[in-house]
Amino acid sequence: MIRISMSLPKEVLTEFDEVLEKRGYNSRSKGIRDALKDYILRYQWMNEMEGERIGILAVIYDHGYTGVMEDLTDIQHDFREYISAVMHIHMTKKYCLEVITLKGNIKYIRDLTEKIMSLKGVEHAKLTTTDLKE
Ligand code: NI
Repeated sequence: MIRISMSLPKEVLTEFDEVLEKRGYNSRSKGIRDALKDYILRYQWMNEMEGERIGILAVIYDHGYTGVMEDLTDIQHDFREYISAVMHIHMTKKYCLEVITLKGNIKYIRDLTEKIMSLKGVEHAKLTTTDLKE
C-alpha cells in the first residue's frame, strides 16, 4: 500500500462521504479504492469497444466557468461529422445539460468523449453507446 494525499472541493468530499455512509462503508480509503477501480474499469470497457456505434453523451457543466462553452463548441465543431443532434437544457441557474447524439466509429466517439470529459468546468460526462444492428 502507498499513501497519497490529494486536494479536492469540500462539497465533493461531503457528497462522497454521504454515498459511502448510505452504502454502508465505514472506511473512506476503501471507498476511494473502489471508486478508482470503477473509474479504471469504465475506461477499459470504453477502450474495448470497436466499430460503428450510435451513442449519447450527456454532459453537465457550469456555464459560468471561463471558456468552457467556447471549448465545448470548438470540440463539437471538430467532430461535427459524428454528431447527429445536440440538445441543450438550462438545468439550474448554474448548470447546463447538453445531450449529444453521436454516430460513427467508436474511436471518434471515444475521442470526443475524452476531450469533453477532461475540460475544466465540466462536472460530469457520461457516454452510452450501442452497436449499429443492420
Ligand atoms: Ni444552458
